[in-house]
Amino acid sequence: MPTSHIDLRSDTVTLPTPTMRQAMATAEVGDDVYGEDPTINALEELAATTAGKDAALFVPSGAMGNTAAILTHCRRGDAIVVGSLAHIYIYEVGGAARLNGSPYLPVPNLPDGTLDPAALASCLGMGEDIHESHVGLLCVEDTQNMCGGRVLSVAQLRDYAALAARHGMPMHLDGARAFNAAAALGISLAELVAPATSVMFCLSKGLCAPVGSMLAGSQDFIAEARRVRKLLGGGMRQAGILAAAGIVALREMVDRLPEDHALARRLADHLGNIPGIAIDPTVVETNILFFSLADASRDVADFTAALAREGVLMSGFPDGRIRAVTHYGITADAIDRAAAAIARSLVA
Ligand code: TLP
Repeated sequence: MPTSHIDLRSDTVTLPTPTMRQAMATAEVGDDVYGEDPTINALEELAATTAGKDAALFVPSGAMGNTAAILTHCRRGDAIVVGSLAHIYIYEVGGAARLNGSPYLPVPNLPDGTLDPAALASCLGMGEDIHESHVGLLCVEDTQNMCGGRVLSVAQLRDYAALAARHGMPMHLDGARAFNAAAALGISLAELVAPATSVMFCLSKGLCAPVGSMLAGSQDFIAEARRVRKLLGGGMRQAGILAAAGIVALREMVDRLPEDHALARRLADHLGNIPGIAIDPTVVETNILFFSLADASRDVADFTAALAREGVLMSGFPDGRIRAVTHYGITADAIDRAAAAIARSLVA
């Protein structure tokens, strides 16, 4: 994509910062499969401390982190309980089913990102009857991407973890954007993820690292997840070059996330004033916003193509919604120009 575009398709499009490039160029490295990459070891220690867990594992992607968690927590064939709009359920190529024979028990996500309580109770209670799979894991997502970056509170996560524990299972948190949730709540990552047995969080989204996510949990859990990462082809060698950027991400890029949230609200406020756009600006809590076209007969792909011709990139979804994600490198001026381009694209 030309760099002149205002790219709001995702916060995954962020580029490594100059400090990251510098850290990558000078990183001390070794063979991580032997446990001998000092920079990866340092990142894993920093990530464990940041998340308030005993240990952490560097993985190439969020999807691999979630999949490794599922394969580590569950026996083969155990079902997993997951939100109907969860990334694990919709966007991870059916990894739990394909790689672990795990059926999904989807629980409807409510508009605020939480899980329908009655359906959740019923799914967690399955597994007694011989017709049913054992249920091995509850997966929750915070922020909830497809609900619009909605934030689940610590109290909510604590309730889910307690419910899962009552049914004898752990809770995994897909915290791809957990730092955004923590920032919105004004708390630390460790406070947010304390209720989760394991958590995956990404370095490669709003935090700008080119590659990588962290999986964190107990020592035993991470030791086994390390074996599963090898199984999945994620045993990397001198990947300290990548971990160096991850260390910068954790040290320097977390505190600025509220800037992204303010820009998403700015865009939402603009869109609220554009006739022809359907949006509830009050539900924008972090760096993700969704809107739709009041004219439901207008093809979304046609609209996003018109918008791209105006120099603004956003993601259209089959349900008619359009997603914009703010991130490092996007300015208030770019948001104002994006809003003006949206108004023009409505009539293009
Ligand atoms: N999300 C990407 C796309 O895959 C949709 C995006 O642009 O939002 N959990 C959540 C909640 C995510 O949003 C994502 C990525 C992942 C996991 C997977 O991370 P990666 O892309 O590193 O495998």
